[in-house]
Amino acid sequence: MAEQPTEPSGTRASGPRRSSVGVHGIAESARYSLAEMGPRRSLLTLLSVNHVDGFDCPSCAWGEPDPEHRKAAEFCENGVKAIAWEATRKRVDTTFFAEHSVAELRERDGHWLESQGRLAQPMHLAPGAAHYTPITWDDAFELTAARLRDLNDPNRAVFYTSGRTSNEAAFLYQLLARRFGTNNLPDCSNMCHESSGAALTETLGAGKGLISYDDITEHADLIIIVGQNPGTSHPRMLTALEQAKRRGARIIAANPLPEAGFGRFHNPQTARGLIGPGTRLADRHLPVRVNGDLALFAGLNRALIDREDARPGSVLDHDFIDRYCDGFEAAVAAWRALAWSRIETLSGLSRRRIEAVADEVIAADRVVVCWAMGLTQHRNAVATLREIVDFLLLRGNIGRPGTGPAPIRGHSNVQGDRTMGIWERMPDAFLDRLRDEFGFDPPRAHGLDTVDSIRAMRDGEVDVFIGLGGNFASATPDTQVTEAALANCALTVHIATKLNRSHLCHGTEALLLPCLGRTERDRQASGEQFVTVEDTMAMVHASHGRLAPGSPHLRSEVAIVAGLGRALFGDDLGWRAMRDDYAVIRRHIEHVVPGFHAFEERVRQPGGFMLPRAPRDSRTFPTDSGKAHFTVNPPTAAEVPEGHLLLTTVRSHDQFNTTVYGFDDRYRGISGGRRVVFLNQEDLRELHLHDGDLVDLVSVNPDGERRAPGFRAVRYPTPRGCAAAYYPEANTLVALDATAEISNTPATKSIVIRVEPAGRS
Ligand SMILES: Nc1nc2c(c(=O)[nH]1)N[C@H]1C(S)=C(S)[C@@H](COP(=O)(O)OP(=O)(O)OC[C@H]3O[C@@H](n4cnc5c(=O)[nH]c(N)nc54)[C@H](O)[C@@H]3O)O[C@H]1N2
Ligand SMILES: Nc1nc2c(c(=O)[nH]1)N[C@H]1C(S)=C(S)[C@@H](COP(=O)(O)OP(=O)(O)OC[C@H]3O[C@@H](n4cnc5c(=O)[nH]c(N)nc54)[C@H](O)[C@@H]3O)O[C@H]1N2
Ligand SMILES: [Mo]
Repeated sequence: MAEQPTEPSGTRASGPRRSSVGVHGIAESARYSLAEMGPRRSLLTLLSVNHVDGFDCPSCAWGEPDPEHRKAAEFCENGVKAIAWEATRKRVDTTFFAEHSVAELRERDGHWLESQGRLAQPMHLAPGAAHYTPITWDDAFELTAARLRDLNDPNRAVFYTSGRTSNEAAFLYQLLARRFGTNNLPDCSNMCHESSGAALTETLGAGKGLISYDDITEHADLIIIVGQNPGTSHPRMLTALEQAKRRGARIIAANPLPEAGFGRFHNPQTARGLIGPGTRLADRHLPVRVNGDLALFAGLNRALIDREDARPGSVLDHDFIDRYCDGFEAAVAAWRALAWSRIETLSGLSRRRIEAVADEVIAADRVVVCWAMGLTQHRNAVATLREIVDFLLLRGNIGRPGTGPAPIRGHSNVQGDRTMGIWERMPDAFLDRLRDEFGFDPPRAHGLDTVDSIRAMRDGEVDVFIGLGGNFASATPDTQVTEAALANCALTVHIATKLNRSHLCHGTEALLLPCLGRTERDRQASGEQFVTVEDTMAMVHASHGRLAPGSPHLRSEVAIVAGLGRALFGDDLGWRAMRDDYAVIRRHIEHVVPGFHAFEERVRQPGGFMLPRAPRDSRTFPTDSGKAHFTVNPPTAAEVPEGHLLLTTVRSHDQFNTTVYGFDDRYRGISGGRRVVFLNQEDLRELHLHDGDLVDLVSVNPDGERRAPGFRAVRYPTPRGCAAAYYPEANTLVALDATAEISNTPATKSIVIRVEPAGRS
């Protein structure tokens, strides 16, 4: 059932770039936009991205400057790709499905599938049928409701969410699942910033990042960026970093790869950026080993303590520690006992180098630490993030302007979806308010997260899988196991904009329900609607679609979820009123979700409003003791046996998660293919391999080996013993049981592999 590998034979590699964006970025944006949307549609669409009366860019979750400081073009190359991909003029209609059987489509790669255009009509795959065929919306709702009603236990259904879903649709969806009687609400966040949420909630009492836009642009003296590739993943962040640099802030990047986004930035919004030498963003690059970050931060903390011991009172913020924190003594004792040799081995960085960073930290009054997937997708991810909290607490770098932990979120509304209750373990206080608002008793037992959902489907414990967006089959680990798990369901239902692999790894019966995207107008009985989203800085704002819907059959996500609700329960909770007027949903949100008072009024203000975050706003820490906790996190790293390498997985510049726009990764010098593995020159030599050789990757797991065949070896400046390949191609190597402690996030960035010449097995 495995997806056909793309041939790596035409792939070329020319080494990492040292600068980003500039005219090249503009040319790329224009090329995508014109190819998918044509000139008129391009102009109309792009001028309304991220404007107060336009739509929120459906790409990443980076925030916007305040309304007065927005430019005419408030988007980036990758935002343009995401928008053009959604606003394409191509359609996947009933003729398409009549021409292509599911079996035939399963042989195609993910890029081809999404390239066919927007899903245009609800489709049904009957048991045993070879083709999807059209179905009416009412029949689709009835069919789903009938299958759900047939279940003898509501926990035999799973409701997955991807992070593009609006607040309104997310709120309605969790209401649907809980009204049905289950907390089985896995989401992409389980694979994304779950580790961040777990570490921040435990230590600070609030699971979100604590910075705002101007903490970066106006206040921070030092910005440390760890395990994040802003040049590709959050390109608009480069503009904010450039502003920080121009007022004298310093930037340190810790990353096994020398990413181009840390080099010279040619801001496409300014003439200076386009024709001048650009701004060098990172002052220092630390080529940390894959999974060496816990050791790195333990080393930094150790160095801070050493310097404090040498000159008491010169380094630590004792007032802050005494007043707001507990656990300090135990943490200090653990750091004093740490051996530098261990820190150096695990991090791959010398003591001298780590101490030099500690000196920069001491010289900076205000420090922000930004991170993303490079830290969250490891076995010890939560410990690493707790250690970063320690690092910030030591110098009082929390709850002051220009300071704080900054997990940079991925999907444009992944943070909002969590706020709305998309979580398999929402606290009782939330469930109580939901009960009081709607008059039913939501289930209290925790539900299944993503990995546990796969296990349950595999083991025959789940019959119905519903996906609100996303690409469950390709985004998750252990591809073969996951695909078989989906196929084990009686019914799979996908609410989606574009065809993807998950739609072809169907249950006995399947439904494809096509929805409106962010860019499109959403008209309901009460008139034109807008939706709301929350960015990574906890700003909630409105998003208004501008384009005509891609097909007259499309429905909004809200209308689809409300339709399912009505088919299941009649109009008990007012599903119809919520569908007809999203302000009704917002009124419910106001009553159920903290921080949303006067929601409707405040979200109509230009730029929206910021949600409260107690540690940031008032140095209040809603933990069990009411204090911020120092924690002891003994440095560890993935164990790599002799002759093996540690593989991390990364995104190329030409993809958004499992959506592959094309086969180039400009900043890393790759063109024409994605089945590549980046290897250190010395490792290549030791393996008797050469740049350009065809190899197989074999992961080594307690439950057996997994093989991903046919990758082109690319010589690259990775640290010794560390390799990188693209996600999702490498997901087949990740064992389902390889997850982070506490957060259960797949450890997709610490895969122990062997590299073999291709075709040996
Ligand atoms: N264009 C584009 N934008 C996106 C996305 C996309 O796919 N494409 N996806 C969105 C989503 S959902 C998310 S979550 C974010 C993801 O944003 P990122 O986390 O920036 O994305 P990744 O490519 O996973 O990159 C991880 C970075 O961490 C580094 N890294 C890998 N392993 C380690 C490690 O062990 N330690 C350290 N210190 N660094 C490591 C990699 O070299 C890479 O630079 O981006 C969002 N924005
Ligand atoms: N190895 C490895 N695996 C990873 C990661 C990694 O770094 N390495 N990253 C993980 C992370 S951070 C994440 S967030 C997950 C991503 O997991 P998902 O969120 O499940 O995957 P996406 O690829 O973002 O989903 C793409 C699909 O979403 C649908 N879609 C697009 N826009 C809309 C919309 O507006 N509405 C609806 N209903 N559907 C829409 C389209 O059909 C498209 O095919 O992957 C995870 N998997
Ligand atoms: Mo993500």
